[in-house]
Amino acid sequence: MKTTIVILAIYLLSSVLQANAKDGYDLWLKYSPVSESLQKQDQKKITGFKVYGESPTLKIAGNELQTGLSAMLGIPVTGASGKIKDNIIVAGKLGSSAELKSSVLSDQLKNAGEEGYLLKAMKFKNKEIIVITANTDIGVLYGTYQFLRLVQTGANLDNLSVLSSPKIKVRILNHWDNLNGSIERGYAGQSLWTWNDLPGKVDPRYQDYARANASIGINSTVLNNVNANPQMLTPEYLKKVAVLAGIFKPYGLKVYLSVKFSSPMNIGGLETADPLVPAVREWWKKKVAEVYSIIPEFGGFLVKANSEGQPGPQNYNRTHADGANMLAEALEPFGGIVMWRAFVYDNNVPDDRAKQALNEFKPLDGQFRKNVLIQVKNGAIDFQPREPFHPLFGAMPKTPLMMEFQITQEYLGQSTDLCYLAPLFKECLESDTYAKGKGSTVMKVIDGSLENHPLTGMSGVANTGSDRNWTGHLFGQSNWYAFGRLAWNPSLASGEIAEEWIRLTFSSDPAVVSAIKKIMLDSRENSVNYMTPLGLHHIMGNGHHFGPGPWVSRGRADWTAIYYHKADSIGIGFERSLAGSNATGQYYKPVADKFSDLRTCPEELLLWFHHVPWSYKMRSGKSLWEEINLHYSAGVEGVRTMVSEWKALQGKIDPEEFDHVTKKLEKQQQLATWWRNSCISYFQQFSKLPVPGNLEKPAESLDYYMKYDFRGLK
Ligand code: GCV
Repeated sequence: MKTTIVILAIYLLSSVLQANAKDGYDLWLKYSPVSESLQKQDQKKITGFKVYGESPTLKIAGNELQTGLSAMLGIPVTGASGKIKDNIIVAGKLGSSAELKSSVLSDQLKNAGEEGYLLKAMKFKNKEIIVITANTDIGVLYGTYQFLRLVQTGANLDNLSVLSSPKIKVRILNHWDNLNGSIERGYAGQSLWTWNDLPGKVDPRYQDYARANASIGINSTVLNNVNANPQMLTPEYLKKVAVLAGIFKPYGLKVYLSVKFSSPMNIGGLETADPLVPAVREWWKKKVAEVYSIIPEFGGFLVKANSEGQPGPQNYNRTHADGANMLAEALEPFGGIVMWRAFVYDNNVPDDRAKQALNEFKPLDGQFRKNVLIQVKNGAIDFQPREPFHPLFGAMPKTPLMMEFQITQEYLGQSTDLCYLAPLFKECLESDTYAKGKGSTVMKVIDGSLENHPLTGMSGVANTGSDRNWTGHLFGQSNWYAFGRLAWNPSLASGEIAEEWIRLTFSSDPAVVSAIKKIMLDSRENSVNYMTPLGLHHIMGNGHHFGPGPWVSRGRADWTAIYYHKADSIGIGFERSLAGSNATGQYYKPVADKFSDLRTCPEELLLWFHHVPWSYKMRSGKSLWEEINLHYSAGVEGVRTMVSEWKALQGKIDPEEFDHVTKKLEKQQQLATWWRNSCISYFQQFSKLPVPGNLEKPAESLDYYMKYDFRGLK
């Protein structure tokens, strides 16, 4: 009796807390009560649960089932004991109890690997049960989160049968967090890692972070910036890292570190970091052994070398392969891996920055050790609102390439703008490289299926920080969520993920779901339109990359805007066909031909690949100048529509969340208008043409926009 009262009290208290917690902290794990009719239906299907096994991971699964189901179904759902009853959830590793032993289950799980799971409604001793089972404990936890997601999104649990396993092995966040607590390109406060407090004082948020990642299948995290501080590898910091790794472990989240290539000199007292010098190789071997002695569950290294001033093997006339292999050799005995980035910058300004990665890496295909992944950004420049897929995908068949997406919106309005990134991620994943003929998509390159690579990875530059809602903008959470879901299964559709996230975050009211889904699905194209339509790129504010900056002309040439848009009296755009830099030649045929011919080049990438006259007749029959204007205006209009669609939701969603997003959207509308006005005024100096028809004219002079500090809008 007493126990029941205590459970009820805990349940009621947690429901009250949950109902009040609308500050975004709970992410997509709110476990809000489902509708009354669903509650009635599900209460019959779920009367309790049994978790077989005692590991910390399975304990988490049990806790999630208890809190999640109780909160969503509005009744206490507790662990059942004794004989099996009807309508019980049974969770545990395959074979760990009589219910989990059948050949039906083992047959289905045969190919589910170490992280896959099976959810199945079945009969056991004439009782209706639902099993959550897997080959490992972490598989059971992933299955538990999926099951709770299904309950929250109102799935029918009759005849439930879901078998799922990840398509990508290393699903990893990259934190660009510095040891002083700042975050490079971070827009949600300070770093989550309070290095000064560690290892003694532990922030409870570390566990919530791991839980959030596990709930969407993210299994790895790089804690520190790729512009790495060598101190990270000192025993002092490794002990701090070990504490985090220990907290993350039951959630299946492995810790990795970014390392500075010159560490043997910086913290090892050596005179060189040359990867072919035996003392350097020995230093890394000892360092890696030390890392594993302190952090047994360590995953490996991420390296930015010979890029933007970072040291690397080329400082010693060695190749990327020499550098990566030295580290890989040291990590190999411990099962660790190297993620070596292909985002490289020459010290000299090249004729075309877009070509450099392929020029440097393709000749090295086949020279990397087995535990090296080459980490390639989705496009060849730098996380622009729209880029063609990186030509390296498909170009190194003997080497596993992993994807690097950016979740933090460095070039996409940071934490001011609502920009749902799944369509951007999908656009790249679905691009056809034609490396082995039609159907050789980027997705098949990175999931290893095109060339049978067992080691695969997808990374996302994190958008998390110390802000209470984790990501600054509430909708930033959808991008973290979408990244995790796509890393697990790159075939999921953007709309499907958006809908799931909305139901978990806001509500399952069909009117709310469809309105927010539309806003999300429109948002990325709106951003492209008011920032960089028709293939324009890298015309953002200087250095901080916030707001328009088509006039940026000072500093290193390939960091300016004029290097990229090349606007002049004739036209605008970067000629990358044979008549220009021939970057199109880096793609396989027929992609190369399609991009290089003005008549077949997709218009959304036109100015990426071609310098086009202002009067050029577009497919619509209008001139390029008219189309540029129309796109900028459509972007602004699109944001206005997003604002009004959002405002129509007042009263249908939580007021705190509503206000937060409304304020952000109003700023975004202003920012979009400034983007259009700035870019149109600036390009008009060259086109010398009027703003067509009834389109809104820039309200101020170009001089005004050039002097304006748009960062005030953040
Ligand atoms: C971590 C861009 C960003 C840099 C970032 C770099 C990279 O240049 O602006 O902040 O540095 O990419 O990916 O290494």
